[in-house]
Amino acid sequence: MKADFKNIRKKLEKELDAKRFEHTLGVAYTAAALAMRYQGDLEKAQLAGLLHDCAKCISNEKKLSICEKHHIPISEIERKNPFLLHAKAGCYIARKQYHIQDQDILNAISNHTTGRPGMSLLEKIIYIADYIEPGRKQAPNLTRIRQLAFQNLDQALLGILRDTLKYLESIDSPVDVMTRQTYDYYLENQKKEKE
Ligand code: DGI
Ligand code: FE
Ligand code: FE
Repeated sequence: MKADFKNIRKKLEKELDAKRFEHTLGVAYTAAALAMRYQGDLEKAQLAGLLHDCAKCISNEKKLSICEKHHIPISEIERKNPFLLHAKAGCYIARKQYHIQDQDILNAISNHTTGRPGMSLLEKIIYIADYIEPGRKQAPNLTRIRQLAFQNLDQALLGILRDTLKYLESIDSPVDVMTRQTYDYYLENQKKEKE
């Protein structure tokens, strides 16, 4: 595989607004750095990072219609909060418009917002890179989580999930089953490791 990064970047720059495009580059570089640290595939990390938000600037109506048309299951919470669907719709667009066939990259795009129990190294890298890329400013504990990401991937993952759940609770936003299940799974994992 020799990805055509230049063309993908060019196309994404047209599809995304300026802020989202900057974020996208930040995630791609951060994912590559994490892949270096954890012996992941650099090319896949960059591809998944570049494409993870490729559906972010599509309207909610369009995201819903893409999912419905292509029989992508929509949870009750996704129907009420269609922004969540940019991950699943993005997976579809990455496959159809960016010709991505690698299942690990497609899963990393599809699961980057909620996570999922039993994520692959690449999925964890994208989930974490999305949260810690240099352009992110708002999340609490960012300094600590950025440091943790290069020390212990699963602890960083758990920290992000914990802070995300806290944040969602604070703004009274409904939690997707997958976000909750992912947190419970990695919390249980950590307990088992400590035993
Ligand atoms: O697309 P990005 O902004 O780069 O990042 P993202 O795809 O991780 O989306 C981040 C937002 O998603 C953040 O505000 C928290 C929110 N989120 C994550 N899990 C859930 C959720 N929102 C709701 N309502 N329910 C969830 O389970
Ligand atoms: Fe996203
Ligand atoms: Fe993102």
